[in-house]
Amino acid sequence: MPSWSNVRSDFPALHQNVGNKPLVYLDNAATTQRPQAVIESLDHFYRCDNANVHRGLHALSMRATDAYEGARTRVARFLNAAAPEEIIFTRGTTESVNLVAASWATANLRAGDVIMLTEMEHHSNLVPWQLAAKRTGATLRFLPVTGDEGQLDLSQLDRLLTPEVKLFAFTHVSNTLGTINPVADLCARARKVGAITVVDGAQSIGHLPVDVRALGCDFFAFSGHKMGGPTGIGGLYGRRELLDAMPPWQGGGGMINHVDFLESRWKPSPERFEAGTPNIADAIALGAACDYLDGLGRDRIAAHDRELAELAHARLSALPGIRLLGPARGRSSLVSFAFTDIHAHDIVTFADEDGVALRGGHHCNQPLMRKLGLTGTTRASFYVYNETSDIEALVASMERILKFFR
Ligand code: 7TS
Repeated sequence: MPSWSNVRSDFPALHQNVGNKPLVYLDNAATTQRPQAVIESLDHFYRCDNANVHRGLHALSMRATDAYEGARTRVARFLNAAAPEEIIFTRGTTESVNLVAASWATANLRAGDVIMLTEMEHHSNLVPWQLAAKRTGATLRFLPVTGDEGQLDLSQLDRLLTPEVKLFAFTHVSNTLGTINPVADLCARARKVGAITVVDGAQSIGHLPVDVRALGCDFFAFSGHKMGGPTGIGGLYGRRELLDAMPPWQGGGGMINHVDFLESRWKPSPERFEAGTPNIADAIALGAACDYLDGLGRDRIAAHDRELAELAHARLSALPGIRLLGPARGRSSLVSFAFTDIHAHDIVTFADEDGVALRGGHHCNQPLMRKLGLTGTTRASFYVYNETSDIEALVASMERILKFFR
């Protein structure tokens, strides 16, 4: 059972110097570090249980299958899905959104239909819908963002959420603004006009308690590497009745009941959507990441990350000429800021000299950046192992940069 008092010791990669400075890792929105338990899970699988799943009747294959399907059950519990069959393993959020866009959207959308998004979507929850719109003749519509405070303009919702809207896809937490969106409310409003909802959970899965049934969403996409799990694994939660009615999006082994030369019949979900040998070891290690986060307590993780983000927001706001994006309070686990006279890439390069790992750029939010009149921002993002001393290191580094440039 992990404990908050020595959480940093669970993450081997944190304990290193960058140059001659101790690493201060504040790039968690891009990817988190992995706890020892996840690394050991990978090591154990490859050393002891490595075999392909589902098609084997020998001992290792049965162990691998049990562990892989056990991970699915574990992830279903992590999201409070009604059944493991509602969890499809994918490479991550991007692939999960593409799955819904390729399968559900292609089968269900036609000219005259509207796909509604918001102005704060990551490219992963925008470009797949552009492609789906091109394929189906549907059009895109956007719920606006209010400006630097980074809220969705909910006053526009009734006007925009017309019966032509068949699908509403939006992010739970903005990776650039730190805004936490009112997912349950948005899903309920979409349901009233008969639209299905796709929630991009990339930035919430590791930071907030997620209960897909309480949120009332139809689909929820997420990435393992943003919650202490491996890269290359993530998932899509989908409501059973929707998944059962959806066509496959990729064909191959493992997803069929019967194959003939000209035609085939599909297995139900989740196999229908997992053609080919899945990412077995990483799925099992994702289960270990779920155990780790639940061991720390997800309410406590949410409170910890919010406190750090609010403290960083308050401390940075004292810097001359800083433009802070997103809400001052009630934000998720990151801060995003810009100086009119210093490029974000210069800030990140300078901070790296101080051992502080930040991210600068458009954060795959180009349209939002354009709307806000920015080419990019600098972003500091926090996780369970960050401490107030990391924020002091961030602020000290920013003060050094300002002295250099001004
Ligand atoms: N959606 C959001 C809100 C994200 O922040 C990201 C990744 C994705 C989708 C895509 O996730 P993936 O795991 O499929 O790549 N965001 C970031 C980021 O902010 N910096 O690097 C990756």
